[in-house]
Amino acid sequence: MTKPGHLGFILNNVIVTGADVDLTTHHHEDIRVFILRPGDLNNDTFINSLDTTLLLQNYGAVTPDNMHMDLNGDGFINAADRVIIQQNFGHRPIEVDMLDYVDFC
Ligand SMILES: [Ca+2]
Ligand SMILES: [Ca+2]
Repeated sequence: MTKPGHLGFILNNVIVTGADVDLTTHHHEDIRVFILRPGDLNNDTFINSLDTTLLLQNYGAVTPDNMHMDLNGDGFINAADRVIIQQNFGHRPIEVDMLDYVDFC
């Protein structure tokens, strides 16, 4: 699961059958709610100084090429976006193993 400018959310060991998969009805909240943490501007699965540098190089108005860097959606790449990167600095994607959520009766 991905979104431009955000870390992904990785689900491991999902068993796919012929039926639809609707994780929003799963009884474990960790599975129902996906958080895509903003700030991975260069899409290397890590929020770090490279993302801060990229943000500073693109400070100003949003263009079609850098719109994923406007993390708060205010139309500008600015200090507010830098704060978001600082809040998420050092994070990597959330990874969930579905085998950890199997209930054995
Ligand atoms: Ca990054
Ligand atoms: Ca912004």
